[in-house]
Amino acid sequence: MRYRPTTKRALRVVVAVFIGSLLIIEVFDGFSFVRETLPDSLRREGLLSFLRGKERPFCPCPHKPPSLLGFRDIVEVDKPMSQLEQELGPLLRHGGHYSPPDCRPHDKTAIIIPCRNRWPHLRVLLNYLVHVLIRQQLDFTIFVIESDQGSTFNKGILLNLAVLEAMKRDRYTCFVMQDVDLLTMDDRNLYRCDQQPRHLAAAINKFKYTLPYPRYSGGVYALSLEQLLKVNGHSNLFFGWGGEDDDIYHRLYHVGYTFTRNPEEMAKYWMIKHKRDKGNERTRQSTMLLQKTMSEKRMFDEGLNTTRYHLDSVEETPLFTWIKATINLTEVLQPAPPYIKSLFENGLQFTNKKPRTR
Ligand code: UDH
Ligand code: MN
Repeated sequence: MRYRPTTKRALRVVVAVFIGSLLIIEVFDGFSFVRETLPDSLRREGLLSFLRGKERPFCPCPHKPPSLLGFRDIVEVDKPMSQLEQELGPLLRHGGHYSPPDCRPHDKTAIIIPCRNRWPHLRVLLNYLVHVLIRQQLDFTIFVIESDQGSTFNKGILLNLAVLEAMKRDRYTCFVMQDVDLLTMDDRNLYRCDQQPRHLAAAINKFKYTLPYPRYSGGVYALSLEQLLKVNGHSNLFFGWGGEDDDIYHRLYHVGYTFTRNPEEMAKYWMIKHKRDKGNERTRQSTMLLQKTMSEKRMFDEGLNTTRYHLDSVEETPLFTWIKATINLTEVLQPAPPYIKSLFENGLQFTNKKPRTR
């Protein structure tokens, strides 16, 4: 059967509410409520066309997107950002937004990419990923989350703050956590959320295209808003390399979820070769957190509900929404209960020991 897109135009209803000094604007566009910052929308569309509403596709997107290419070998191409903006910018809306013109995707997806001092990787990734996500017919926004240079890298906090900041901007229902150096080799491996958490980067070249250990579920994975909220997001406490991915695995497992994956041949990823970064050394605390203060015990004591950060800026560039934040160890620990604070009494302790993953 041929898939025939239809579109409908609906009059928009705008509901504005003041809470304290905060103006919250909900726009009903005939299909669903969307949160808008009114001045932005007006600037984009003009008053009349804003009130008249946009043409929005009516049919749900097909289960199998029609334009997928399947497996492709990766050639790492690093183009200057200005060239990428010229080539990919016309495909996206400013801020790195896209929605398919001919169908309505099930989810509004935030692609979350932590990135500090890895700009060449980001350029290579964007050059691939934007096309893949478009072929997969997703409604997506690309968020790049950068932390300050002074703090020890903490991927868990960056992922949490990205979720919090994304939700301030729109009603995202699906979050894909994407390492900056992992290129999907097969667009049949859909960046979609499901009833269960999805592990996408299941077969990485660095690990000879298999899982490095059976419970590994890091690198690239998709969690629905519901799944994230049920486990209070990621831990904020894994400073330095590793651990936050094993921790969220345990959180999810504890509330009854298991990661699902595509078969190996469809879940291949290419990791751009790199050395370990400065400022991302392993800490003894990460090992202790996984062993002593088990993930399931900590889950509701710390996570999305206790994420502390300074938001330095949020900037919409042609290809992504760029969030910069500063992380401070003392402030991160401030809401933590005593059994956690005591692990950090003498500051971060760096180690070369391989962490155990339970
Ligand atoms: N990252 C940065 N800057 C840094 C450090 C990390 O942007 O200085 C981000 C980046 O998105 C990167 C990700 O964090 O891709 C992960 O860091 P990594 O690339 O150094 O990690 P690695 O390649 O992959 O070692 C981890 C796979 C096995 C982990 C098993 C532990 N549970
Ligand atoms: Mn890597």
